[in-house]
Amino acid sequence: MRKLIAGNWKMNGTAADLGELRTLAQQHPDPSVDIVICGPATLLSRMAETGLMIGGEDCHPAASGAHTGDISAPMLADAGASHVITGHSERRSDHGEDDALIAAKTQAAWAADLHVILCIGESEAQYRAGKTLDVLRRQLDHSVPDGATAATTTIAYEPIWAIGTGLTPTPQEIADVHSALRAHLTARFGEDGAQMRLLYGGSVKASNAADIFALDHVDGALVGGASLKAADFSPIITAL
Ligand code: G2H
Repeated sequence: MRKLIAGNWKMNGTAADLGELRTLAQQHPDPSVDIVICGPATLLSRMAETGLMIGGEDCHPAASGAHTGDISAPMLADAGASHVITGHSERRSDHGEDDALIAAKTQAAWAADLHVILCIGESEAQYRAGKTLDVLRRQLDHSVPDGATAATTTIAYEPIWAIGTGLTPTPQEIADVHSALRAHLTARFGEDGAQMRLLYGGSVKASNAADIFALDHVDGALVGGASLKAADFSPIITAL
């Protein structure tokens, strides 16, 4: 499985920012890793015109229906997306999403042939209480549906306390968590669990990317703030 670097633009971006993606596409015409930019639904079809792989940031568990303001997985695919994020901590906290809903969204995304980047992560209080692995294993068990494969699913470990804060766990902490996640996924999904990509996310930037990517069982990154500008994102891609 190729390594994966994914940007997450969150609630950022207008047409004026599409030039950043055109620059990125020119800088990485034949990448040795998968590059995906997950962006706001309003921009997806125009983002896809850059030739980069594009993803949604969320999807509804239903394919269509009376759900004002929501976007379905088939609609994302129709706009040119090949990927979608589910379970991001900002969705879990801002919209009260629980593991069961995230599992349903993930299944809806698979049904639309979207590759899912499924996020898990512990809070600062859980981290300080030494509960990190308990929390992550529970999230994996309840938000990753049966039938997940390495071809359809990527897991992103994003400690909530590291998101947008500039704080990151130590390399040893990331290595220990990713090793535990790998063991847990392999026990449940066999060879697919052994091959499933594990991304790290949370304040990844050019200055820390190489150290993080050197760790065992780190197969790429989910990058928020540093994915908005080609000048910031390009060196992170090169470091992978
Ligand atoms: C974590 C990450 C991207 P940032 O949310 O998903 O954002 O890199 O800004 O911490």
